[in-house]
Amino acid sequence: MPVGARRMSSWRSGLGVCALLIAGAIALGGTVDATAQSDPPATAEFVATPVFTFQLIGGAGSNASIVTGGRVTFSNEPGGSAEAHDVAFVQPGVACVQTLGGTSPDPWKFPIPPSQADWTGECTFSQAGVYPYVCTLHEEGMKGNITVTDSASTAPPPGGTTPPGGSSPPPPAGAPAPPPPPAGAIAATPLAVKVSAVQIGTTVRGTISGAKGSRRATIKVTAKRGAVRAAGTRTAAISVGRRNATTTKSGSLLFSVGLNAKARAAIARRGRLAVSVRVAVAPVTGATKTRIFRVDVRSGRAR
Ligand SMILES: [Cu+2]
Repeated sequence: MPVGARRMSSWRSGLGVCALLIAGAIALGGTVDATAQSDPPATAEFVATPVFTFQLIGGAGSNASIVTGGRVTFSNEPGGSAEAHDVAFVQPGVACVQTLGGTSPDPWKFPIPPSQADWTGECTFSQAGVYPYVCTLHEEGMKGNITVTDSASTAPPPGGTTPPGGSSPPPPAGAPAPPPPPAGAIAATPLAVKVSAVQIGTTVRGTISGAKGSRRATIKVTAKRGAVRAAGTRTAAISVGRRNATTTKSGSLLFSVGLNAKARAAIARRGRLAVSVRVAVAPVTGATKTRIFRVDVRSGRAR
């Protein structure tokens, strides 16, 4: 490699690292000053799930903390849901705009009426406080709190109106427990397969743990034919990725399945793709254990 090219390539990689650091700092608090107190993020995003919850993307559970003036996005299941859903806030101070699937006349509720179609809305919060939200049809499980906290780097908030700290409040009574982190408790009970419901990029990842002794695992990823524009097939679901792997002696496996070109194109086109992930683990003796997960694969574009 000529000297000039080498110099250019090292300069370029240095620039890339720098851009990454700045992007990370902006995502975390909107400041590159490492000594500043950390604020909650300016944005959060939720997606409705087939198990009647709202899932925080890139986090756990149905609660989020954001900085005052921040924005929270809510979306229905990509491709639509089996039952209709909506999002409604129960107190003032929220300004929501439905951005997909119609428009809502209310600044605190969308869509009207609740809908099974693809829908999205964005809500901004101009005052600190705790803002509960629900799906009006599934209040038992589809609910959470948005905790809005003034930025530490701006003027101190007026006394008494700011909730303590920047952490999420505990889920309301009766709310389902937040899903476990993707890579957690290894060697817990018999066989555990974990696949996050929302994943960013063009691969689907997950973990298998607790399967004593090395075992063969097969991971198959499928999508609805229409979602990936696959012509010439009569089956409703078509394969978009597949992997065979073997768990380690301790029984764990961190797997990653790259999606095929059709699936990647669909993600690039629509920003997301709903897939089904079937994980089969063949035991030493006895029947193969199979788990099926629905995953919303999203492009990293908006993040
Ligand atoms: Cu609902």
